[in-house]
Amino acid sequence: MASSALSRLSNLGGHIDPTGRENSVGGLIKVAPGVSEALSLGRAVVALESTIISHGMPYPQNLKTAKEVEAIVKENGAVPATIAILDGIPCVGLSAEELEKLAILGTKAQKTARRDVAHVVANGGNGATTVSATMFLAYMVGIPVFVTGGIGGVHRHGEHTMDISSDLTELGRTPVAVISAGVKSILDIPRTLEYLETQGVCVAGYKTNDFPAFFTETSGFKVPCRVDTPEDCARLIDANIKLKLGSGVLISVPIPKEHSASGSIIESSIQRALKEARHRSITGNAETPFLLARVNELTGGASLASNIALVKNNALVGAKVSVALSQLRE
Ligand code: PSU
Ligand code: MN
Repeated sequence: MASSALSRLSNLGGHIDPTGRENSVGGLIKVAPGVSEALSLGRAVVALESTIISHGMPYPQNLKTAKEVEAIVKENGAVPATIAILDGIPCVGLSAEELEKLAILGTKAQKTARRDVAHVVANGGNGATTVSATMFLAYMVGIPVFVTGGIGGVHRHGEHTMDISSDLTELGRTPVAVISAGVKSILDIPRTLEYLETQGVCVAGYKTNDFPAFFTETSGFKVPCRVDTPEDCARLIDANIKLKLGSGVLISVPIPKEHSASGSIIESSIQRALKEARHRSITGNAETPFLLARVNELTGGASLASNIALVKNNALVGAKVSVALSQLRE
């Protein structure tokens, strides 16, 4: 079934992607017509991940948020391309029906990081792509800008468990710019920053010198570089591509002030959820979804509201960055 699904795929049409390569994925990845057209014309496109829809938020808020995020991207002049694997086919840009299917599937969709991509495709499965898998697929079709909420990182006690999100190694090996609100304090933030340095990832703060901690504007740790406008971001991304560094750029955008007030309440819930995860021996790729859901329960939904607000803000910034980049590369 999976192989016939693959053979039914339409061809991409071999456009030159913004990284200057001839697109070589012909037939393996389904690119939505609007996305394909924008890419071939050099117009702004913003990639969006799907684990945040399936595992990051409950239904129906997940569907509502996904639609609103796509609308924000459009209103700001870019084409949204939500990425997921449906019936074994990697899809870049989802129709309204496809988005709804994924939102309803929720955690029945497989959380798909880079290591899982081939398996989900080979089995004709439904995969919600994490930051690592989404970056990979975005790069394959030539999308240089990708928006998410928060990325994975080095887990607390990661020096013993070696639980380090593949998002970090993907940032080290794939030249895509990821716009996020930093990383959650469910993770070990200083070690995450160290690991990003080891991987050669350019970490920039958007209008800040501090690395944000998702629900709060600052983690207490500094970023190595600062950008203040979408044009600054575009120049940084353009230089990273032209130099063929091969690694990604992480642009960290602090949560808007009006939504960061509840940060300390959320922080105490994070501490409790972390203890529970340890007590119940929840580890590996189940840990992040457990912590996200539990923190949301413990905060009575406050963390979900903040999460939605910051994702939308990231989409706004990402769309502007993508437009600035396409103008720069005209
Ligand atoms: N952090 C969040 N929200 C999320 C995720 C992380 O605040 O939805 C998701 C992203 O898809 C990210 C993935 O790529 O979890 C990381 O999972 P892991 O820690 O298992 O690598
Ligand atoms: Mn992990």
